[in-house]
Amino acid sequence: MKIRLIYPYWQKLARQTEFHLPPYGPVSFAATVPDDVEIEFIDDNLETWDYETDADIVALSIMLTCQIPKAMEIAAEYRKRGVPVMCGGIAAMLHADEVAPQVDSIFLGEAEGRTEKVLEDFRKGKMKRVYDYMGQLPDINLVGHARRDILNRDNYNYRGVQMLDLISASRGCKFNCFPCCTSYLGGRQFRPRPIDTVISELDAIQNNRVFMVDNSLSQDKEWLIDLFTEMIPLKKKWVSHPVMYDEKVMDLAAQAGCWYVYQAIFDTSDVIRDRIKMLKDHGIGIEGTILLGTDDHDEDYIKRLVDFLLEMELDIAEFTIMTPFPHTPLRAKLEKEKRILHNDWSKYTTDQVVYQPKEMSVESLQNMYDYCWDTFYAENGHQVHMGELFKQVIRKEMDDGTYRRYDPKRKTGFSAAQKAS
Ligand code: B12
Ligand code: SF4
Repeated sequence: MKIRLIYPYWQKLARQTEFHLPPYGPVSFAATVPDDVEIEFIDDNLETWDYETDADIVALSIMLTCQIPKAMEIAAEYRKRGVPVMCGGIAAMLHADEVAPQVDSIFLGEAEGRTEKVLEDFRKGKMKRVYDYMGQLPDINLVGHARRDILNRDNYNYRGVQMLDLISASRGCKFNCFPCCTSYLGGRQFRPRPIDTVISELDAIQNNRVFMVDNSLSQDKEWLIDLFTEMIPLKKKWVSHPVMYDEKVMDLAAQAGCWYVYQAIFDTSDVIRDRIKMLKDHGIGIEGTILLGTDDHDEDYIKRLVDFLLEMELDIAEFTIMTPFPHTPLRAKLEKEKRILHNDWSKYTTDQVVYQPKEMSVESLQNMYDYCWDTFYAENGHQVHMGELFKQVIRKEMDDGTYRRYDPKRKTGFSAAQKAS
């Protein structure tokens, strides 16, 4: 049996340098597929491909709302050709009602321990239209090593610099922030993976640089202390969402190779100032993620925020426009207030205004988005800032002897050479 697994195209932020990380949902799903099933993976963002296939079934892995239009286009084309289509992933769960009628089978929930049964049903010609496991989270011990071997490594480098490999040490998030759908997906349950499994998966990754895509590394202090302590000998360099603001945790994170974190910056308060300072004091870089258009934002507020970011000398800033994604507290609020302008998912890219802001017109918020990128990057462009961040990691790697130039012929990244030496 053969599956053609496709990760549909999504539009990148208009003002950001375009780079492509290897996708994580598809390789995690692939890890749940029995060994006797062949998987052919296509990243629609990077590959030229055609619809001809000898696969028995097409599987779509959809992460973002803005992938939905292309995913449904692909589904329609295959169904026209008589090839059955199944789909899963975060956006499939968030858009289940809309997606289900357009595919042969929709899978809702996490796939660990479940894929074998789905494929067995398919083999018997009895695949269900819906496999609904929402609210039934699988045992976290079932999460195995992601199947990164299905990726074409050549695709994931930027001007010869290999992109990070993705890994998650936990699932779920106990918080419920207003723009976020994670509580809908995971029921506000924090589910850490066993540390020895995470360490063995990290060790097996050839790349020395990884992105820990955990929703938040700020949920369980004892587990974080244990995790980071165990990570130190691996000498990996990693990027993540916020790390707990605790002196001991932060110190261990730095020792464990924390390179930079994504830090949401929503105001100019001392809390934010202190967080930035703490990260800098530990030699950890900061990519500020700045959501524009909350109800307390007007033009002056946003201008002050940008001045603050410049004053704080952030390494890099990613400005996005607040977007009411399905199954978020934000969407519920804006729907109630009748402020959502449309559901054209191709524009839910976080660089376009799709709702009525409170203190600004749609046009002025859109203009402020450009203002932020232009002003923050007036002196040095986004690529220069990215380059500086890469210099930071190279310095760290030179200090502990893990720096190796990426050799495209080996297709294996940095630490293959490191392990050989
Ligand atoms: C990693 C990540 C990214 C990476 C993606 C890297 C890449 N190459 O894919 C990066 C950093 C690029 C990214 C960017 C964005 N992201 Co993001 N991201 C995530 C994050 C943290 C993890 C996703 C993940 O890998 N999860 C783990 C995997 C294992 O889970 P999974 O995909 O669900 O897969 C499981 C099942 O679904 C199933 N499965 C998967 N595929 C299939 C297929 C089939 C056929 C079957 C049966 C099963 C199946 O099997 C897997 C194992 O159980 C999520 C948060 C989260 N909780 O997941 C947000 C999340 C997906 N991102 C989100 C957002 C909003 C964004 C941005 C749009 C905005 C922003 N600035 O953050 C940007 C994109 C901006 C742009 N247009 O350029 C939202 C999605 C909202 C939406 N409705 O679109 C999320 C949910 C976070 C949130 N705050 O709500 N993101
Ligand atoms: S924004 Fe981050 S911390 Fe807040 S609920 Fe979502 S995943 Fe958790």
